[in-house]
Amino acid sequence: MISRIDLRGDALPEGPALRDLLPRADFDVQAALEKVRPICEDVHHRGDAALIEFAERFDGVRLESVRVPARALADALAGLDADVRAALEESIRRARLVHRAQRRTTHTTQVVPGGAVTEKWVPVGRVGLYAPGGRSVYPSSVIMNAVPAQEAGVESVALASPPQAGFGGLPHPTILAACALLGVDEVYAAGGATAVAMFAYGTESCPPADMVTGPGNIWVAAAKRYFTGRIGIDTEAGPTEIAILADDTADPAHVAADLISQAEHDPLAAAVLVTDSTDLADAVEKELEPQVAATKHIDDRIRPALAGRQSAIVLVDGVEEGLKVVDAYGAEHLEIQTADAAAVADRVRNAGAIFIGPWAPVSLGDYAAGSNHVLPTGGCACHSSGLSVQSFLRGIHIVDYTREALAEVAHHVVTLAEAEDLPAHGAAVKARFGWKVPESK
Ligand code: HSO
Ligand code: ZN
Repeated sequence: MISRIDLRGDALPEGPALRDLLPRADFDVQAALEKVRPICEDVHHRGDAALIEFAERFDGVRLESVRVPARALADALAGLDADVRAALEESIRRARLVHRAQRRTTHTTQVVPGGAVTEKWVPVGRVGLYAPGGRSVYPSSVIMNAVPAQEAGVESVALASPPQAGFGGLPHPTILAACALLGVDEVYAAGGATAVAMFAYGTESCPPADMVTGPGNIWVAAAKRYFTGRIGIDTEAGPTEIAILADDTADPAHVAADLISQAEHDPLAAAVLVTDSTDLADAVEKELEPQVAATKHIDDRIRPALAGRQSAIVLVDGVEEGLKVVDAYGAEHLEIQTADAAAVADRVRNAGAIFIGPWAPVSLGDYAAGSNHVLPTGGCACHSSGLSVQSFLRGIHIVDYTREALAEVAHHVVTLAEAEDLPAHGAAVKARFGWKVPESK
């Protein structure tokens, strides 16, 4: 059900050469870009009318309005199962704890007497969150997007999710209920690229947003790429990935369960086990069969995900080599199930989130650890972080210098301006001192 890649024996190659040996799905956002362009431009030119037409074409619903009425949010919350409500509330509470601690404070550096630079953190003004509604209806992702935006102090938080034919053309009721619990009351029935375009350009019913975040399929990723530069985006979330670095101390039943847990998301989801123990590899493989057979989304998602070229058991000579492999891979989620797991985890450089030891499965992080589950995929963990309060803040430098402090450094500014053949830059300083460079002290 899952292939093996044997990297034992020879020394491991470095950098990209090692990454090329590791499994990964094809997720060609660039190819999808051409297809979403006309859709986005149609929303640009025809606004709500285009959104209504696309909802009919893609979602099979005739919308009366794109904006979801407040009543629908209240009804969804009233109809929410009590246990689901309690779980969502606990998830929100924990996420708020963690994200509140990420708030930044304004900091002033006194560079010289009379010369100070302050870094002020200002939230983005308006954010559009996207919650998918097809194969994946994840109220947990509404939490993971809304909480950091709210804790960052974003004043205007709106959400879009595809209209559902089965629910009278409204987004899925658990999505609406999650919005109500979070206090997000501006919600739109719009899906995929059309939702991203609605936020990027604005329409009659939806004011434009400065930033769009949230998971989605390849069309959402392509639309985010289309608007990069015009609006802020989080990351282009690709299919979910789990990598597990494990040795013979790991419990094969847990390892198999965790691999399956993320394979459950998507036929393109990646499940990668990196181990130095052939006994563990054999035992995990043995565990996979009955565990897969006993679960739900077997043939449409889990089997193709585990059998796909993006998943594998990678055999290495030791935990040391395993660390090199997981760093080269840069997983969205990385579990460390080895002896001394915390010490091993401490040495990992590239991962979206790390889960230490036997009691921290990825599903805990998906729902209720307090950590964020919107994380970089496709190796982007090598340069990007998951969603956080920081994602919704801008650090603005405020420069405050006195005459004396400027005079003290003026000659350096003029020298560098001349070195860069930009004499007008130097002149802007000289003009303040009777067109002369002040004497340096
Ligand atoms: N594992 C997914 C998030 C998720 N899991 C939502 C369950 N619901 C990507 O981090
Ligand atoms: Zn998940």
